[in-house]
Amino acid sequence: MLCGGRKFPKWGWIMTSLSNWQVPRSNCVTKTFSSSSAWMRRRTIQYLVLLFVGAVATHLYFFSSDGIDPSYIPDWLQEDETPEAVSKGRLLADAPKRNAVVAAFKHAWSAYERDAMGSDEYHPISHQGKNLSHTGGIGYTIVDAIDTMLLMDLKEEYSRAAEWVRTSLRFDRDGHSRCFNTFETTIRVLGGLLSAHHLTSDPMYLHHAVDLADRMLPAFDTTSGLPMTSIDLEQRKGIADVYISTAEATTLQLEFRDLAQLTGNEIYWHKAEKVMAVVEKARLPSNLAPISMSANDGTYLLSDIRLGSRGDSYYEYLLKQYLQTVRTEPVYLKMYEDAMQGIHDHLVHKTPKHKLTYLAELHPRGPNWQTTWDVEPKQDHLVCFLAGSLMLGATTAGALPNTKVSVPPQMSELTKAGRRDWETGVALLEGCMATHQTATGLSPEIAQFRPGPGSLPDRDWHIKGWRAGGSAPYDARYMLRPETIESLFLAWRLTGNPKYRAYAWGIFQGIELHARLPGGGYATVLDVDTVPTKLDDKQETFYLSETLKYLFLTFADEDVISLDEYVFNTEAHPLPIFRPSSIQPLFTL
Ligand code: DMJ
Repeated sequence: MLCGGRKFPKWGWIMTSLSNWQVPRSNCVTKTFSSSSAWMRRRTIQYLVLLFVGAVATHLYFFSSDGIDPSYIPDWLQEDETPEAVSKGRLLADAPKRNAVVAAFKHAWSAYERDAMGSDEYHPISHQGKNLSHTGGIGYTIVDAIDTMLLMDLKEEYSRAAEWVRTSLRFDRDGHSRCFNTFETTIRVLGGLLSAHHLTSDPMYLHHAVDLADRMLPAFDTTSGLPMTSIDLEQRKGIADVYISTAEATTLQLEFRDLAQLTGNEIYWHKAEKVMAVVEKARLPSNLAPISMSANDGTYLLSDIRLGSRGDSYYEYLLKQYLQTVRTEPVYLKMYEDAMQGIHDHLVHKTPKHKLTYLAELHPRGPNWQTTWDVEPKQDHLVCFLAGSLMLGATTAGALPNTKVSVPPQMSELTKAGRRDWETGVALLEGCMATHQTATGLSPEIAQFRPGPGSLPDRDWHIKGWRAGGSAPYDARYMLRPETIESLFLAWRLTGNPKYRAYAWGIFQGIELHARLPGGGYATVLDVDTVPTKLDDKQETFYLSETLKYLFLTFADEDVISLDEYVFNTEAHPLPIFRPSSIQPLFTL
């Protein structure tokens, strides 16, 4: 049964009801009715009901006081449909919902396989694939998706994907016109190969991982040790640039360290580790990381501070590096704790009306570090990863010594900082869920946390530039991103509270209703606040590797990828936690 939580976005439910009405309508015409007057009668009743539901929906949409009704639960989510979630302290699978997610993955994958097998990127509306190089793909989509297939036990899909890797994957690709992004190639392809290797023990994946990493190593040949933004894989040459984004430089470490542990080749470890030493040396008094660094001298460039794009995974990997090596490297604990203090000192805010927790951005006003910083209440969807990360950090880095933290954690098991982080993580997740109070139940790419033009009544956040009937601003899109779902997965595992599953199911329904293409695949929603939705011709690879994987894991048994045994890289590729054996870490306190 579904316990106390009972949360679901009202708008998502309304759309579900409307859409459920439409399906039988078309079927009826051909299949059900023998007499035309009976058909007319039924049809009239259906239209009246639709009209009524539409009127109620419109009323709620425009006149409701809070957009989300936290106590509402639709009929189809009632007791009998939701199996026991927790038994004897173990989190159990919810098989029907888990299987619905698997079906969604098949819908996304089979369209890609039909239209674009082997291509790096997929455009599901035009039924086309595209590569990042003119001479062929590097497995961006396929390798990114393999471990999701393995976890979902999709044997046939897996065997075709593995066959493609066996016969067609090559990294000696022409990088002259379109070189490869060091960070994206690492998190998607190297991360995907490593997790596929861990899950199958097939040496083929490790062989490819070594080939790829060797081609990428020259990216680290800079005076500072920070990696170059781009790499020519064919020529094995980094492409120099004056700056690099902080998140990109500091989100390679889990992958290169894992490869070092697997191969015993310490060069992978030390190249990635050097980056962390450079970043630590550049540390600011606030312990926050501006989003740009100089590739030459490894200092921060005067730039925005935010947990969204180009900042996000720096903070994520501080914690995860600490966890990856069984908490044996206190240097990352210290960096993580200091960064979380900085976040609480400068970035965590609440809206005045509903007290929604969000993270603001800081923009430097003047030309040098002595400047003042403008605080902007603007939050990327990307920031929502932090909610789950804070909760995970609270129960690990923030646990009292020699304490096994309970599920859900008792506050007496956590340090003061752990309690603070837990509370902020829980509140931030609610704030992220509030950005799902939209016409689609999906959240926008960027939310401004103050009421503004175009915001629904009583919604104390808005989408910049949005107006009814106007063209959709960039901020209004939903690109099938995973961050809120990732946090819901972690919240579920760390609490066993079914409300997090209900939230995740609500988002999944929004995706099914508004981003799914009937002919196969899913696409970016251009405006989360307008239905019916218009779609952009892109199915991001992280939809297969992250969004659907985290949804699947939310409804799977807790033994499927235990948090005690794995850390997820930032693209949701699970890598095992290990004690460094043959490698001696050089970056220490
Ligand atoms: C993913 O590619 C990674 O999670 C990255 O760190 C930032 N976010 C995208 C998906 O939104």
